[in-house]
Amino acid sequence: MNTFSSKKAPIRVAVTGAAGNIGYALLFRIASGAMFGPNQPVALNLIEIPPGMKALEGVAMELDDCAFPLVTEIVQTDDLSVGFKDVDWALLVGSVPRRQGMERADLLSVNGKVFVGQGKAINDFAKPNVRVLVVGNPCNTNALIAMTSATNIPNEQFFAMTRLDENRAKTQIAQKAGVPVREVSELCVWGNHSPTMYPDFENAKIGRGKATDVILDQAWFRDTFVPTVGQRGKAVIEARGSSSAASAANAVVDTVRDLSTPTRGDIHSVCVISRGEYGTPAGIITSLPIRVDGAGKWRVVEGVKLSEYAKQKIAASNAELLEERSVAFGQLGLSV
Ligand code: NAX
Repeated sequence: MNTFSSKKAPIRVAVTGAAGNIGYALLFRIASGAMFGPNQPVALNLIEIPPGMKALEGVAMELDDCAFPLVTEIVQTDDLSVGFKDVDWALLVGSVPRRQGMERADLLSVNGKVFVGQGKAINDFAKPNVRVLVVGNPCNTNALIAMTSATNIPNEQFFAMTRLDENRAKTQIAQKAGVPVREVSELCVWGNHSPTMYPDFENAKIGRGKATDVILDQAWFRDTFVPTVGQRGKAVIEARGSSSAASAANAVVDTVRDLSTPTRGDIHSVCVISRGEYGTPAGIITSLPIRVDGAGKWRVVEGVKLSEYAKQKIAASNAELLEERSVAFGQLGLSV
């Protein structure tokens, strides 16, 4: 355990699946200050399942060996009542991967049970203002299950991650236009974190203008860009031999940082509880464009103009989420 004397109370962050690939890329960024800033101490609650505890010990040893000045405490546990105790943020990264022969319904069921347990434990042990970001797939439905199981915690405190998809989409557009990626903004990914997601190129900007006024090849957007973003995770697996880890961890850092600070300028893609905005079905956790106000509250950005094409793509992705909810909630005996 490291000690750091500071007047600022540490932010306590739980990470499940802490010994996994994303965990390994994520913890060192949190510990270095990338998530909450260079003056904010952090306490890390690292959560694994029993078979992962030995590897977790090694990860914690490496964290110790970095002597990060911001880290006040490292907890290693497979007990959710310890892992979620008094946490400010719960980053739910660990989940059971789809194995050969497993149907999608099996995956929803196996993970559903895990997220019921985690939601209940967060409800019982975390701080009442805890914020929960689900990364483990299927992340939108897992987040919905955790939210439904954490009956005392406001729904607005649950999120799932589409920032990796947004970042991937921005880079595709920047490379096509031949501009630095920082020039691309206002690019919201809508819907489910799955190949059905819709990266809204029609409202994206390059500099101050519309991306579609810079990249005039309209067919490229629909026929190349949208499927490339949707299939990017698969392409990384094919090239690297394992799934996106550092880029996923980076997107976790981006998401938490941007949910923790008032938004200046750009919008962010985050899966949040829908209240029916833009015709999305109320009550699902779906990706929407959001901004955070000065009081730290997120709001869905109003007034985004969606074409018929965009509306159809978003509706198809949200239909998939309704289907996932129906299968998972049916199996788990949860009601909407
Ligand atoms: P790994 O298989 O490398 O690591 C997962 C870790 O979670 C393992 O150490 C395992 O022991 C642990 N674990 C499993 N069940 C657990 C439980 N109930 N409680 C605590 N720990 C548990 O996977 P990794 O590459 O780290 O990916 C983790 C998850 O992120 C996967 O579900 C993956 O599909 C998902 N992803 C989500 C992304 C997103 O944008 N939302 C992108 C990247 C990634 O595909």
